[in-house]
Amino acid sequence: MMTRRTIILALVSAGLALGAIAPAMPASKQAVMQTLDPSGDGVIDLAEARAVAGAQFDRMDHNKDGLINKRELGGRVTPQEFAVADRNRDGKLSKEEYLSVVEKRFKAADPNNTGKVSQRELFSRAGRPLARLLLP
Ligand SMILES: [Ca+2]
Ligand SMILES: [Ca+2]
Ligand SMILES: [Ca+2]
Repeated sequence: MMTRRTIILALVSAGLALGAIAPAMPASKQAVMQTLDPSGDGVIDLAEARAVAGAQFDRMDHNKDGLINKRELGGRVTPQEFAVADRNRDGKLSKEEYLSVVEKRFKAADPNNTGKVSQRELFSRAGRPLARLLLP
């Protein structure tokens, strides 16, 4: 029978194991953080997220008309998000409309409301939708 103490020990060693795995994280995640976090403080603030997503927007906007359509978006945004973000209902997203999606996903990725998304938060379940908008 597992005693309370055994359970706690098991939890602690599981925690230690997780800690030990963390540095072996794929290099791409670290590279991502370096790109996303030019200030190097280990967290992404909204301004950094907007800057990266804005540059991403420019790359997606193949015909350079300042708008991206669903085809140019290539499934990065869900149809529901698209409908909400497309405030003027022209079937395209302007950069500001697109960044409203980024902002919503940023807030979802920051459940502790620090205004910053840590690496752990970014690659959590809640943070992955944001990561998808920021990754190349
Ligand atoms: Ca376009
Ligand atoms: Ca629009
Ligand atoms: Ca946070």
